[in-house]
Amino acid sequence: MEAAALSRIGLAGLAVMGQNLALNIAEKGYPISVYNRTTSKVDETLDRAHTEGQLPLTGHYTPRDFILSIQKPRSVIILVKAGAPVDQTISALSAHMEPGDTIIDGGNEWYENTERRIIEANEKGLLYLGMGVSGGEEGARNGPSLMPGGSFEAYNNIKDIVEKVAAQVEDGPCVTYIGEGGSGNFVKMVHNGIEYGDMQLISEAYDVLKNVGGCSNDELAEIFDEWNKGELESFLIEITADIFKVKDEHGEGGLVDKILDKTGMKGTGKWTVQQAAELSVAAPTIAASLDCRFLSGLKDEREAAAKVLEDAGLKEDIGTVRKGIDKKRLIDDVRQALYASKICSYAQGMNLLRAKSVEKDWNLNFGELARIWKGGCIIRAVFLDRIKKAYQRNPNLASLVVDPDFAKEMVQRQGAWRRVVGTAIAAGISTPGMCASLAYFDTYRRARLPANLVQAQRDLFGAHTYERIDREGAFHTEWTKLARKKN
Ligand code: 2AM
Repeated sequence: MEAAALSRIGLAGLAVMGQNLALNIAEKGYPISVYNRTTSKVDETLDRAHTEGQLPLTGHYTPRDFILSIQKPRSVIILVKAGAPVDQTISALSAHMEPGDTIIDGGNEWYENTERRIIEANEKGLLYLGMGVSGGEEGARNGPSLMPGGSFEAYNNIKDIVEKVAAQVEDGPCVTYIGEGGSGNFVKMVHNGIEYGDMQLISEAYDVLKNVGGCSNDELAEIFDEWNKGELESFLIEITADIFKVKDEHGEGGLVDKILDKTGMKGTGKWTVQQAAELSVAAPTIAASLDCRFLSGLKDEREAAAKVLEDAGLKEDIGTVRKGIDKKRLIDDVRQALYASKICSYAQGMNLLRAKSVEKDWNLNFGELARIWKGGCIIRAVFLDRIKKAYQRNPNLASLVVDPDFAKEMVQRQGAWRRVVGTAIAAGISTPGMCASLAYFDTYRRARLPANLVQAQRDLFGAHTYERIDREGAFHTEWTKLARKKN
């Protein structure tokens, strides 16, 4: 019997993401071998490959058969749970791999784990990539945004495949070589942090429109559909419009109103905020979105607090604010507030990436990052093209806030932005993301801050010294003695 033709690439870990990515690769014409620890998933994938178009996919039931079915130098994508399962899978597969072969981890892995595995793989002569994959199950099947970092040689081995498999936008496939080490995972992590910020800002827009503007779900669907035709056009705005259209099949009204207000999370948003703190980069909008997820989790406490504060005499001001509201104007203001807030949130994410790039010498290309997020991923948006252009105009841009085009847009929108935040505060509707973005803007744009007073306090109680605006050097003053000196 003739030996079966070897596959171009392999994929191990056949949960839905893995299955979908494997089917996507096969559909683009690259014969692929698949493997999963629990073999029933191999059969499931084979069935799907058959029914979804006789795709060139072969199933394997042991690590050895799987690896030997792939042409050399072998490239193997693994899509298993981040952490120990990745190490276990690498150890099972690498036993059969040879120097020059490549392992590509497509999970949401902590970047330092990838950096450790790069070293371990190198010791065996293996190449390694940590590849962020965004777009969820749908993206994996039809075109994700891919963020591969690690060995450049390994990237070149699979470049033709990932360029075909990734989402396609007018300026190319949504994939690029990110940089060395764990940069691919890090960029994916920050992408997720930005995604947290976007979702938070959208939920605040919803809260204000619903509770101050009195908008119904039907109206909200219409508003978001309308917004999706303009500067806010994006996947998240589009799906939000859809959400408002779905009725509850178990009762009256929209399904969205029946959903428990507790947000889940898997950790990449928290990592983003931890890294921002680690690198001394302000990321208040992303941090606010994380804090809101924490607070949302305290459902019982919030219900109890609502009762205690109501008993203490707290009255909702929504009614009084709503009476005087110009709904049409509010809707337009919220759109502008959302857009301006988003610019500040992306500025934070990009500046976190820059700080890490400098620390690790990754040489990240921010314009390229914005470009590969234009399609396939959850934050895909028309707006990213503007970010791409801002960094193309000036690769050393200090912040998106000072890009001339974005600066103009924020100045044009600041009236609306302040009105929305002010109205929300008056009504007792918290908008921590929008407030954080506005405060970020107002802090960053001011040449002089009250930090002089903080420096004086630090010098007073800790002799930490201060600098002066009018002469060089470090100064210390006996503040208390001077202040209390009897004349
Ligand atoms: P399983 O089907 O055998 O459980 C998502 O959970 C994917 O990660 C599944 O394909 C799962 O395989 C795989 N996975 C989780 N832990 C694993 C481990 N320790 N070794 C190998 N695969 C693992």
